[in-house]
Amino acid sequence: MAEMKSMMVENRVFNPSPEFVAKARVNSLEQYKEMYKRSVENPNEFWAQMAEENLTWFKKWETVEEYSFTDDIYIRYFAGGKLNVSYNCLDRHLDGPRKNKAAIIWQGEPLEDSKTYTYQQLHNEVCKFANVLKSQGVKRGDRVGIYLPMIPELVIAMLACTRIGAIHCIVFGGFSAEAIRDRMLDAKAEILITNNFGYRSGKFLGSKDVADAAMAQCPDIKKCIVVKRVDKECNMVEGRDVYWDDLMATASNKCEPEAMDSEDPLFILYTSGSTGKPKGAMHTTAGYHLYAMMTVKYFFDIRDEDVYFCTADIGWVTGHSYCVYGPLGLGATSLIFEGVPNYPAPDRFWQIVEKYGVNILYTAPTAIRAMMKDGDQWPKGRDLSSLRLLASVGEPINPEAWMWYYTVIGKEKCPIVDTWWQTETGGHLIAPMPGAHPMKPGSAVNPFFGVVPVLLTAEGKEAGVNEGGHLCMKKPWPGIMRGVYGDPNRFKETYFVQQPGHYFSGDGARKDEDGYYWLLGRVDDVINVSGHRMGTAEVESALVAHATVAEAAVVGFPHDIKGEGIYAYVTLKEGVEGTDELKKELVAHVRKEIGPIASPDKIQFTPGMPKTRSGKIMRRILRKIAAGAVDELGDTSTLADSTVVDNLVANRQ
Ligand code: 6R9
Repeated sequence: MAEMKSMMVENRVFNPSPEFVAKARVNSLEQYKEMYKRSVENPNEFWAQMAEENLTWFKKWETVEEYSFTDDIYIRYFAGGKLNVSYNCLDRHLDGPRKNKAAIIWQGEPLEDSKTYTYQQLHNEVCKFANVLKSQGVKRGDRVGIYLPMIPELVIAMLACTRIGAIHCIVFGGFSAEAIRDRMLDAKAEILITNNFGYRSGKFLGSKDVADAAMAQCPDIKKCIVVKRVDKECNMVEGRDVYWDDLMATASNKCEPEAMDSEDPLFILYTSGSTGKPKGAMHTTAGYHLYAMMTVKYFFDIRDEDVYFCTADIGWVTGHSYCVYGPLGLGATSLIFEGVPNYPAPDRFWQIVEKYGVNILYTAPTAIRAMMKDGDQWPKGRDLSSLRLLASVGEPINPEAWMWYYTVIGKEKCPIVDTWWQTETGGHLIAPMPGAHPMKPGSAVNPFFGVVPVLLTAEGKEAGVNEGGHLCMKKPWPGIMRGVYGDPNRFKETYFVQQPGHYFSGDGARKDEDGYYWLLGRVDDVINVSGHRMGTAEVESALVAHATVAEAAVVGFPHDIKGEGIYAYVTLKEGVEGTDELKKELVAHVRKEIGPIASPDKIQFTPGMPKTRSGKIMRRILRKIAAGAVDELGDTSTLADSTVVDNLVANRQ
């Protein structure tokens, strides 16, 4: 388990500021506790009330919560109900004052590129693109691949899918052709939406070339719709590729929303696990949408007049739930940003906050640490007085970064909402209720309504105070994934077997004497690089796919900015020389196989791996060496060949 030592001694407590509490929806611990109690003692009544108040239904549900976490795993919310997510995100806001309100404010990477879509305008575009999808043969239940950067067309495409009941399957814009291919094949997609070129950190990206390389190996993809992000021609394949604008030019803006069942799939999003192949987390309609909305409403305490800025890329789950479905369901204004925090200068986020008067900012510890390193002069040079609430996601936020966020950005008046959750969970599970909970830097605090966490030891016993254990959930919540796409057994095996009868998150945590949760990192072979999950097995299989590599073992190591970096131990095939050139080649190879986020930070060539007599690589030892803790290697007597360790220590990178 990755230990966050500094957190173990953190005991500062900060109360939410009186000006925040004065306006908060939930403004006392008593109120939080009362609502929480009601939500877990009577979930059917609680979620029925939430569903009634927050969603618009074409047909009311018959049952509220039904599940089994043992034997045949199933989870159902609001069965029998009918609704449409795009209707809930758009149509129902058009009747009143929200009609002309900004739904999406888009800020491109180039400073001068920005655009606002009111709810009415977004509705128009979504209906048009829904008709485009139909004209291209897309039907209810079909999977639609999307490989786009952070541009408004991405949101339009997602909502258009939901309008006609198609299942979107978004691949993060930084992924490689191979990664797109694997996901499209697994999802059995027949259409891909992409763009011609893109921008990143001032550089030009050839997105279509990457998509072309992927599609060359996806015989089922018959159609490709290409957004012209940049006014420049790209390769277009006759009969397959067609420009977005050409199709939209003649599309009607009238499109009736499809009445979907509560449990119809909404989207598939691939995520890394401890085994090689990423799994397609499948989310369904009513429960997911309600849960994303409720967590924005309560954990971010969002207001109609707010400008809300989630900096995540929509290619990750945070962007799905917290750039799109949560805020738009509530009729809020969601600001989406194409660029990066440090281009053209390290104050890019603060420039955006100043320009649009952002009230709620949701970002990741890795970005906070990087900006912290660039110096306080950058945020200090901008007017940040509009900020009311700050939030964090992706990895544990270390107390130093928390304090910087709280003091330098929030001027000690904004609560810091550290949200713990996963692709699988659909929305936040543990975070402070901002107007109610005193905050402790580095703690994700308490569960959301209806969420029942428990910390279990490896033997399945409940862990004691501060003891630490596997973070599990005793029962479902509406946003939990419903299955691994195309592989029902994998759902059960991954999440419900290790701690029988429970959903096991794969994270370790401890609970302190006040009942506050402190996340301790993954307990499986998943590392967290800049808040993104990477299975060590994925990187290993990319490495061994290279002609020179005999064996590879990948571990995480502490990294100042990224949280964890990737350290690869590589044994080369007989006769191959381990040169610096080869290291570069291996890094390039991994980038090509998976994408830049999987690039090893360090590669160490080693003639052998530390193995047990049964042939298992002892990762514990590799992790310690990578972290530089060479005097903490512990018992190495079970190794088949203990001289391997001396060699590894001597050649540490
Ligand atoms: C939303 C998202 C999930 C994994 C999760 C955990 C880590 C996310 C965290 C956090 C501590 C937080 N994680 N948020 N750890 N504190 N506030 O990031 O989803 O990409 O699926 O990653 O990220 O290890 O298990 P995903």
